[in-house]
Amino acid sequence: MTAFAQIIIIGTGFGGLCMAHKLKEAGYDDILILEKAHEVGGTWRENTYPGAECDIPSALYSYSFAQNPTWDYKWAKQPQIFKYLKDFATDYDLRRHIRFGVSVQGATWMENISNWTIQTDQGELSCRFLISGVGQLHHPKWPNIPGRESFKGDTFHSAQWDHDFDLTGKRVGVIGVGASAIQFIPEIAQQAKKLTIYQRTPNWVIDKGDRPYSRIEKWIAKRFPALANLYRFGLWFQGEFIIYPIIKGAPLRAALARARNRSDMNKHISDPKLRKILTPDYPIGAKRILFSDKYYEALARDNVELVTEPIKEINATGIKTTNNNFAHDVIIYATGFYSNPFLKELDIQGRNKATLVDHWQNGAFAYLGVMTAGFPNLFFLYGPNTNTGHTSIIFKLEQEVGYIIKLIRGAENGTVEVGPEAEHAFSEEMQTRLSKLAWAKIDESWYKDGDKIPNNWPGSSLEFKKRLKTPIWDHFETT
Ligand code: N01
Repeated sequence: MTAFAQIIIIGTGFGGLCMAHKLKEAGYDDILILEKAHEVGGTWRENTYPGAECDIPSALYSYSFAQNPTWDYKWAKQPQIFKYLKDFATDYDLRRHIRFGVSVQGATWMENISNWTIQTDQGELSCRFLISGVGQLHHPKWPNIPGRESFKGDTFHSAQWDHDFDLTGKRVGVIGVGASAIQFIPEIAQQAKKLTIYQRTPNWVIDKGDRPYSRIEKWIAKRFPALANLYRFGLWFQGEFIIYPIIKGAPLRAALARARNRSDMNKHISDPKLRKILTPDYPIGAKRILFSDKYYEALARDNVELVTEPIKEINATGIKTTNNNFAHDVIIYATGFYSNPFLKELDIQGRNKATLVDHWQNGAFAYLGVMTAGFPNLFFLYGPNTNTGHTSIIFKLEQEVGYIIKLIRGAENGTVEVGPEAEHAFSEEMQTRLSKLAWAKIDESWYKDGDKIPNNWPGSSLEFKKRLKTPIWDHFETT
């Protein structure tokens, strides 16, 4: 017989763990969490590249109900965030709900019994409510560059770092200059004999102003939680009222941010040619604004070269650009993740065996990011149109978790499903609003799928919180 749990959650990242804890707090205990790996942590378990750290200030990058007063740095490093999640799973008694080493392959809605059957590499399971906590940035993206397989040296992706490969004294090529690359480039520049960075599009980079927290600051945060909360609120406020207006295209805010970028760049880079190729020609905020104190400094090193000529091919010895050949011992792909199609590795079949892949063939959408019509009792955490460029995703995950619990309660152990009209109206609203923001001003980014922007939320996080406070039951059907 298929093992049954009332609620199954896929993934143990920030979303899945928060969901499980809050469900337990709400009185649910028949919860199973499926995790393909052998430890919790999601993105913070997977991404271990040198220099991996958060680009949201630590004080904001934690659950509101489990703040950590002892972050070592203003911007927490990966090992400490990973530890935070491991400790959270233990301290909140979540581990007994987790089945490690179980990879979910698909799920099928069983109309006759109103349950989901989950297919995994370890056999079938079933549940009444299924919650995806797999996030948006899960599968490393390898670029389609001719000859990629012919390279004879070592090769790895930033999200699957080969820690056994010693970069000391090596000729290293890095493809990509996104959020991941700018964190590890300053670290490996100190080891490599020669570091060649292939930049297709420059990014807007602003100093982080990182520093360790002093013992007295940690003591204050621990002893006076109200002050820690106030500090957290200040960080949230900055994202909401300084960075979000840039994405909305507020001219003064955008001009100030560009001036800040120029001043930070000029501090580290004196070569006008290098400054020029590092300056984006697209609106600030159109791609994620990057924060680093060390990236520009690393680019100014004698052993580092920034190449902007397009890559033509990869061959046995290295990378060929339009006019040059570069020999490498190792090529590191910092080329991001497959963000679309959403949940592409999962074969999910809803009512009438309709697949999620077909349902989302023209770009993913979901009502408030959490439910899509035709797939009853299926919920998404960090789903379509919930990503943000200006604040902590954990803030939004908490709103989603609260909302999903209300929907599960509303279903009274039967079914809940969003109506197609409400979802359609919501999706139209999203794309109309998104088309006016900075994200729409460039042709490609991981936020986009063709002309649509299926990943991002167009509003403030305060608006998100308000809209997810109480379900509008007219938009749902419950049985
Ligand atoms: O990936 P990216 P990432 N030839 O997609 C280039 C989160 N994150 O892993 O811009 C040459 O941003 C591509 O070039 P272009 C965060 O949300 C969070 O760095 O497409 N280059 C780009 O430079 C972030 O936004 C943290 O022209 C190619 C790079 O590869 C998201 O993850 C830390 C290419 C990809 O950049 C993704 O960041 C790190 C090709 N064929 C990441 N294909 C935190 O701190 C791609 N590129 C929370």
